[in-house]
Amino acid sequence: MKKYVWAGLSALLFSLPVQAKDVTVSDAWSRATASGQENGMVQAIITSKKEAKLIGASSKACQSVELHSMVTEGGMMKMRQVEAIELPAGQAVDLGAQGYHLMLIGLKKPLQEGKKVAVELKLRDASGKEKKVKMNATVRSMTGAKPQMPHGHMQH
Ligand SMILES: [Cu+2]
Repeated sequence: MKKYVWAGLSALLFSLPVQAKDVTVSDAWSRATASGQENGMVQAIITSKKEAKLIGASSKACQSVELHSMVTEGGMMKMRQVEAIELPAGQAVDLGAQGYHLMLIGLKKPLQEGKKVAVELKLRDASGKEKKVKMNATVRSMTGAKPQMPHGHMQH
């Protein structure tokens, strides 16, 4: 009798980790940067089948990647680093629409239109299991759509 209980429990435990296919990323894009511009941004739509949080990211294209939100304070737009972005189960989370973006800090070279930037997302599910998800963001032209203000010019 006990044996069956354990078999059931271990099956449950092994089913808990978030599988790569449980997370889909669509419409990942970045914006081309001018030479000398240190930071870039990336947008994406992330859907996790299970409740999870986006807790970080990394990319070989830059020194570090931060999760940022845009807030208006006293009439000024400011970017603020956030620790995590909630990904409710089965919901497509459009980072940009929610006021978020991934900030590529310390670009090794300018992002060129038409190229792709590989970014690895770090997610944590409700049970605390961490998972990495790779995505490729297409670099779009500098102009067009909404202008993204670079760091350093935000508080003028
Ligand atoms: Cu930012």
